[in-house]
Amino acid sequence: MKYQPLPWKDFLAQRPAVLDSWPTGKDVASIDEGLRYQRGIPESKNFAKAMAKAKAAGRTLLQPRAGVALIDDHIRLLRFLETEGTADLLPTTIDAYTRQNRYEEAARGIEKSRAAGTSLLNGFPAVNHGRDGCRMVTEAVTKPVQVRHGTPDARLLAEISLAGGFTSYEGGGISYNIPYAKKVEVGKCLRDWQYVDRLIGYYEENGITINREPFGPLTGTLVPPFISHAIAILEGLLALEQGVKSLTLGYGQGGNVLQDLAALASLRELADEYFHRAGFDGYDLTLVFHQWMGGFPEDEAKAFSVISLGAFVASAGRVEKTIVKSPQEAVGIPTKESNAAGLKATRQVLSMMMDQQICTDNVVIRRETDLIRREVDSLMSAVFAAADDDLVQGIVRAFAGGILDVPFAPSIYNKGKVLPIRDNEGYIRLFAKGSLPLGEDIMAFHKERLQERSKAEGRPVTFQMVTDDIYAISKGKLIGRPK
Ligand code: 8ZB
Repeated sequence: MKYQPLPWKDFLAQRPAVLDSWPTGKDVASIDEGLRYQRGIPESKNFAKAMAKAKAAGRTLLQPRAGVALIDDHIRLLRFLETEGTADLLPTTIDAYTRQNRYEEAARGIEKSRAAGTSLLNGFPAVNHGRDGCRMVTEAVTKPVQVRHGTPDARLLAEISLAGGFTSYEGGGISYNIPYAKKVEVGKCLRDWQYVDRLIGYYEENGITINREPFGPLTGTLVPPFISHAIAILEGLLALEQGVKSLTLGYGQGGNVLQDLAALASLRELADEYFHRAGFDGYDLTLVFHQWMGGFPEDEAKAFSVISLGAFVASAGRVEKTIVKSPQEAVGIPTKESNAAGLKATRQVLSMMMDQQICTDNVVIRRETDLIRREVDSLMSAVFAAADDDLVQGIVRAFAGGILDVPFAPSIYNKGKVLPIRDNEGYIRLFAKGSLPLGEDIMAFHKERLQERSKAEGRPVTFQMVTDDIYAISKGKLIGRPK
């Protein structure tokens, strides 16, 4: 595999069209002005530094999701989450129009929100508010702030938000396409994200470290750890290739505690191995654990339990950061009070666990880490073999051939032939592997585990079981057993 950053002249050749795509683009024409502004941000508000400190101290930081249409309201919301909610890190969740580069509609959403006196967008339209609007937000709080979104073409958003004082940027060319978009070509999206990573690489070369976080959980629906791990590692390689140094890889809670702990341990190990083998070093790798991303119980007391179990795993798994859900998850975007309540519930568990060491070195976790390792290696070697030295090409071909396949994703470029299912202990296994290049020994293990469940439930393994599993947690159970 040959790794080489996007040539700077190619980056600059694209840049005028990116900045011209909305009027606020002209405010960030000088990258050096953005760099100067970033140099003035106190170290305590740099996301990469906060993650590195958490790693050194063995601490887990708390971060919510949050974003509303208007600058003042958004500032009030973030301040509430850092004071009342005790958030260590802050988000700015971007609205759905901006994620699809539909800035005209975002502009109308801003106007209507002003008229209505309440947010009529499902996030903060950072491109429309522009560089100075972003600076008002990042200057108004005391904690580092990250852009969280779901944007396949996130080039202009990156330009504006980085010049606007954000110090971390979520997403990636696979994780912000396949689970989010229907018709965005894999290669186009990967190239647009090379631009984003190259911009951050340029900031890095000039002394400003911006944290990068691929979106680990993908569709959040029964994704087997090896699939999200392979994609996280690939996006990590693509970011490192462009000069990114602060990298946070993510994993979404699956629900079986031992599988989740094995997934976290193996993600850290495998990522480091693949990065070193590719010739990268001098980067700072940290992990983020997402509390359950699937359907939540409507009952808030039950939702708090899902949140608290996630908090326990984050702590036992020793991740540097956890993304917190609210007890209103089943309803939609939480009120600020509910958002803070999720943070406080998580804080209570993290504090009680802080000085405890949970032994994760046992036979079952070793069995699972070993399995994940073999599965990830199978996918990665097939992607590399398809790459002809060009990783972007390898990933395009991998999706076309089903070597990479994300369960329940809307993209037409994703085969969608993989069916995950829980085994009799709630581990996420494979019912159908589609075209994933997994060996017979691996598939035999999956099959054996599913047979066990089939026997226990007295019913065959069918698609009905998959559906039952998808809704189980929202109905109060981990495994979708028959009534
Ligand atoms: C893929 C992420 C989905 C999660 C939350 C959803 C869900 C989306 C906002 C938000 C607070 C927002 N989410 N937009 N939470 N404020 N503007 O992201 O509820 O949990």
